[in-house]
Amino acid sequence: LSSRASAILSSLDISTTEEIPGVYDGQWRGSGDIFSSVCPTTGETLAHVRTATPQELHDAIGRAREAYTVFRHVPAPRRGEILRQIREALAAKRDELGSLVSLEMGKIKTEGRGEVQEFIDICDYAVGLSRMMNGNVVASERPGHSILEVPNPLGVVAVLSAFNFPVAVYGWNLALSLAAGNATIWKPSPSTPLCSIAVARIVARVLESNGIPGAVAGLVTGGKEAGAAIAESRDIELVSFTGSEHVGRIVGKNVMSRFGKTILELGGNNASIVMPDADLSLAVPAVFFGAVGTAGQRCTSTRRLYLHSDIASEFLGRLTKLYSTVQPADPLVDGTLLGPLHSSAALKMYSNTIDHLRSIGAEILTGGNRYTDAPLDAGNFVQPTISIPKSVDPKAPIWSTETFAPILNVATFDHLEEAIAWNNAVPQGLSSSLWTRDIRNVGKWIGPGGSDTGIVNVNVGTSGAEIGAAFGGNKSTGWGRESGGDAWKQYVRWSACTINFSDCAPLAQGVNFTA
Ligand code: UN1
Repeated sequence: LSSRASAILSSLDISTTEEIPGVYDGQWRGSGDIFSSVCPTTGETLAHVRTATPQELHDAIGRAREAYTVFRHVPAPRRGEILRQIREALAAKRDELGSLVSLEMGKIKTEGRGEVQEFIDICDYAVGLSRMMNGNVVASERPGHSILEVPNPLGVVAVLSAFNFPVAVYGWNLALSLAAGNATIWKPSPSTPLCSIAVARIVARVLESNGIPGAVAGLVTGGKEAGAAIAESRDIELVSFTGSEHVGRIVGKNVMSRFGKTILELGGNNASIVMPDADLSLAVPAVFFGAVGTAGQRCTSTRRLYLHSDIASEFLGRLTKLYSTVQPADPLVDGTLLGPLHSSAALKMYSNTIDHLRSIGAEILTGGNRYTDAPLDAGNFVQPTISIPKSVDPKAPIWSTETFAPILNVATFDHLEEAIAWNNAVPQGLSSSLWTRDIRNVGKWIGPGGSDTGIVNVNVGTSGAEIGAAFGGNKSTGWGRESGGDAWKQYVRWSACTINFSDCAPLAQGVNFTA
């Protein structure tokens, strides 16, 4: 094992020689299949994890239910205090965890650390929330009656998370779920088990030291079958799933068929639109970050670029110049902007899309190949690509499907309305961004006839949302909302309580039913 890898793993007490138990439900266990964690930069195997057997998964869900019956009685501000301690424990390991994200997922160090910061931020948010998850008092039409809307803890929340944000997306869910008084069970991506084990250990220590059952924040590593079993389990009230539209459709149907609740965060196919009056010195670097950052592997990555014809050639000149400065390298080395794709499956998707672009006669302005020279050939490194497809038909597969890689497709337009129509014509609806200094364009963009995505930015790129607003997308992105805003309201069960304080028992709507 490389010294860079062993230093990071040992800083988080992750054994490189023994199989690591990948299940936590108050105790660490795991006697199922062995998964290996592979470094996307070097191809080296980092560690082996013992995943959950079906029985262990079943037991872990049972322990989560038991934990919920205890935890729901802990007052919300006290739950907030536990979150505050989790926040402190994460902050103490911010660099180590950030580096582990970088090592195991492949994103650059500043982004790995940023992900841990995002978890810390949402903990802060949830600490506040723990004193503000207020219900309502509703005016009753009947004399001497009051109606209360009471948020009660929901039950067991399962989080099925993706490889691209192996820490932050769990954080969004755990923080709200814990504040709301639920037990949470986490099934992370099979290819980032070490990030999840490191995080779960930190959280577990805080719970245990507060005398809270560890199964309040359980962990179950495993593959597809574990995910399917969770979707089908009637002991899980809410399944929060992040991943592809394809898998999301299956999870959504399965959870719905037992009338469970879901939060789905699926594909993004995000566009940036640049108007002629935009400040290009801001827009060009923002599109560069949106399309190349995280090697194009954020749900919010910029995949489509619509340029007004007045500035198209200048914009592309400046953008390709920035692309030409990109040096792929080890994401753990300071200053690297481009790390590898996460997996060999991602490599394949990248090259399939490039082949398709070539077959439809798209112009490849830059990129289009894998890096095959040593040492990059050991990892999944690809060239960030800008292409100009011949067709601007938004229904064509190149425009309407998400490729989880740094490929940016460009088209030019003459009227904002046309660009908004293209923005909205795809199945997905996660994020979008307009670059303009004209307030009238802003009004069109954020209003009823504007962008139909969940995240609608102005002079800000498509990716890199803060935790304060609800995060999520519309249409085939799944309509889910996580993190800030009103997202917490999904993690509780609402009780509408009509209370009669009077000596009469009148019926609503003036209905008369006297015998
Ligand atoms: C994701 O890609 O699944 O807005 C989440 C962003 C990040 C989260 C992305 N804060 O890009």
